[in-house]
Amino acid sequence: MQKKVAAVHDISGFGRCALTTAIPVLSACGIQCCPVPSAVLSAHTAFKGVTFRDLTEDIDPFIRNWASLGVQLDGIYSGYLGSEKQIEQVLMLRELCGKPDCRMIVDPVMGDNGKAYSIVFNDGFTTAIRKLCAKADVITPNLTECALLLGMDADGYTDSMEAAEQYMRALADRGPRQIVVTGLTKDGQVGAGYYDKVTGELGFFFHEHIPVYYPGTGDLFTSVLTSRLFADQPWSLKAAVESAALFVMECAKYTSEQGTPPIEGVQFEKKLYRLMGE
Ligand code: PXL
Repeated sequence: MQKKVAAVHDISGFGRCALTTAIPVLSACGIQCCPVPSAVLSAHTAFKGVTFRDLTEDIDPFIRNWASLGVQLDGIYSGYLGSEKQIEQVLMLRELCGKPDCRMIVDPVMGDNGKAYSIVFNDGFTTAIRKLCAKADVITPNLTECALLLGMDADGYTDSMEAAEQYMRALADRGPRQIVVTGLTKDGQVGAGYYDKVTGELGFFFHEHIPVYYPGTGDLFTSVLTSRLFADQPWSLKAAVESAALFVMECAKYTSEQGTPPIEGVQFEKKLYRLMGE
């Protein structure tokens, strides 16, 4: 049976991220992506003067409708969430529409490069996202998000394999089975660490660094990872992480060769075929 995964993210009309990344990637990988839009923006927030319409009030009836239609989800993949209430709604979605073995992948979008996004300064947001992570099966924080989840300052992390191992073990102690930490660097390369607390598997994958900052690559990474973990023949955590990291790198390399403005994100569209049929 084809898998159904709900993707709870915003939709930003311009600049590739969130749903405009999750829908094509999951679809290319053969998964039925069922979007739950958390907000509508004209463009992602690195652009100036963007419009923002929060959809929190629509989400409860949206989920109740799915429940009455008998929607049964194999997975829930959440990303950028705008409020504590939306975090509760992700849990409600699992409660009302998740199959008994529904798995939840949470990308705790809270900050990057040592800086917290402004949402994190709202009362209760950090507590709520920690609770969501505790109930998740897989979480994919970057180093800044590891620091915030573990109660450190946003720039209080150490970028090393030893520190990443400690963060992954500490985060797994709080609930999720699998942790993937992104944004690590080593000897001029970039990469990710992964840990499965049930099997004890721990590893790192480093690859060539493309020296351009493209917004939305975290969403691209987690969308590929999610697709691999929900494939009809599910990939191992190691293989899923490597596939996601290499796909993001390939898209970043191609985009830097094309020379399009970095703020518009990576050109993944012409590379989607590379995800198919695997
Ligand atoms: O890529 C995460 C993300 C998602 N959604 C919106 C964003 C960002 C990052 O900046 O602005 C609206």
